[in-house]
Amino acid sequence: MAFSKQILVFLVLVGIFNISCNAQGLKLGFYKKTCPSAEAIVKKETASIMAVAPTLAAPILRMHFHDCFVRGCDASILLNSTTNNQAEKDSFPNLSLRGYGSIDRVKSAVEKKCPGVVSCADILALVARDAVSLLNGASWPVPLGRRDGNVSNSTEVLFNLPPPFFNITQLKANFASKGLNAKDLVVLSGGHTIGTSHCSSFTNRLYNFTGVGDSDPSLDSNYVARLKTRCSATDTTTLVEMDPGSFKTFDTEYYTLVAKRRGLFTSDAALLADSETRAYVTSHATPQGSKDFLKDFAKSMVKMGKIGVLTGSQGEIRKTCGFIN
Ligand code: HEM
Ligand SMILES: *[C@@H]1O[C@H](CO)[C@@H](O)[C@H](O)[C@H]1NC(C)=O
Ligand SMILES: *[C@@H]1O[C@H](CO)[C@@H](O)[C@H](O)[C@H]1NC(C)=O
Ligand SMILES: *[C@@H]1O[C@H](CO)[C@@H](O)[C@H](O)[C@H]1NC(C)=O
Ligand SMILES: *[C@@H]1O[C@H](CO)[C@@H](O)[C@H](O)[C@H]1NC(C)=O
Ligand SMILES: *[C@@H]1O[C@H](CO)[C@@H](O)[C@H](O)[C@H]1NC(C)=O
Ligand SMILES: CC(=O)N[C@H]1CO[C@H](CO)[C@@H](O)[C@@H]1O
Repeated sequence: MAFSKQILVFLVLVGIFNISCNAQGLKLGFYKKTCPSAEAIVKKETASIMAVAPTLAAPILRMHFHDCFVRGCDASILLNSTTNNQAEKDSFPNLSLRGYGSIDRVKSAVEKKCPGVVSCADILALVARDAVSLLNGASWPVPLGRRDGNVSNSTEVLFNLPPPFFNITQLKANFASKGLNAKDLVVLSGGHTIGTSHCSSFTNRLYNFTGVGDSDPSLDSNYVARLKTRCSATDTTTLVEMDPGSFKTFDTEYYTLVAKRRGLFTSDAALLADSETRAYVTSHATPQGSKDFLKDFAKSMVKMGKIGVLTGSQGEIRKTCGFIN
């Protein structure tokens, strides 16, 4: 028993060492010599996309999260399925991911200037940052040098992405397996301050929660009534604002809602079930907490952006984000 525990500790340390080792391969200004205008091109293209479609910021931020949690931030989420491979894109939790065309558009603008130099994984990380910052949200430096993976497996999504019905124990374990702690969990969940959700991601909380026609007691009952007017029990298409009235602004309204037991998912409500995450929610549930939250969000995004990256001669620089070379 003691022996296998030691092995476990050893393996965990090796894992952490590997993550930090790889991440050291990323650096600010990675393309300074090889494609000096890369970041400016991404910013300009993102701005023109956001000017006509500001709601794309949310799905693109979510896309970066989904990329990083499955096989690391290696643009595996962008690969298309082939005749003998079902890609991550085509797994169930991808439901509602959109914005692939925008990433392709930015990539081709960069390719035009510097062919074969800038990875799709870096482009996704940069577009996510620029899109969020254009909402007057957080901004953060993006260390670069990620390489693109050539494997995308839809089954792996289910084992790596946390579903909306996870409780706090499961969420913490999932984040820990990616090198992220409880603070990162509560801070990054703040990403739910923008965007929309399909009814089907939370109707289990409204109808028949425990099989007796009940709703989730951890969800404010007035809010349950309101959500029921939007979502029937079988609705799979209607979109609901996750942070109603403020779903296009990157602010601390999310924490205000969660504190009022109006977080949309079980995973949002779960943040009240742990002393550390609850303390963060309650202390940031005001507009005054915003500056602090944006700083924390920036820090956790940099951390998330380093998960399992390929660097150096690993992987490749894809020519087109949907396909391996
Ligand atoms: C903590 C675990 C998380 C869970 C269980 C979770 C779950 C979900 C679910 C179920 C949706 C709605 C999908 C739909 O039905 O359309 C969603 C949307 C979203 N999530 Fe998360 N999420 C988590 C963490 C994150 C993180 C870390 C980020 C980014 C930092 C993020 C950003 C978003 C955004 C921006 C949307 C809105 C997307 C849109 O408008 O299309 N989420 N999330
Ligand atoms: C690749 O996948 C995207 C998104 O699923 C789709 O819009 C696009 O048409 C696909 N491209 C090809 C060439 O199949
Ligand atoms: C995809 O991942 C699953 C789960 O890890 C694994 O069982 C399966 O063999 C993988 N498929 C391919 C084609 O590699
Ligand atoms: C979370 O869910 C797991 C798996 O269903 C369960 O074993 C655990 O007791 C739950 N933890 C909490 C705090 O509800
Ligand atoms: C609620 O769940 C129970 C147990 O799964 C099931 O027997 C019942 O038919 C469900 N009721 C409705 C209205 O779906
Ligand atoms: C994927 O990339 C690895 C390492 O870069 C390479 O050895 C392997 O042959 C590639 N596989 C495919 C299917 O291209
Ligand atoms: C946008 C996208 O690729 N959606 C796919 C998500 O996965 C389902 C299968 O579960 C596909 O039908 C969608 O096309």
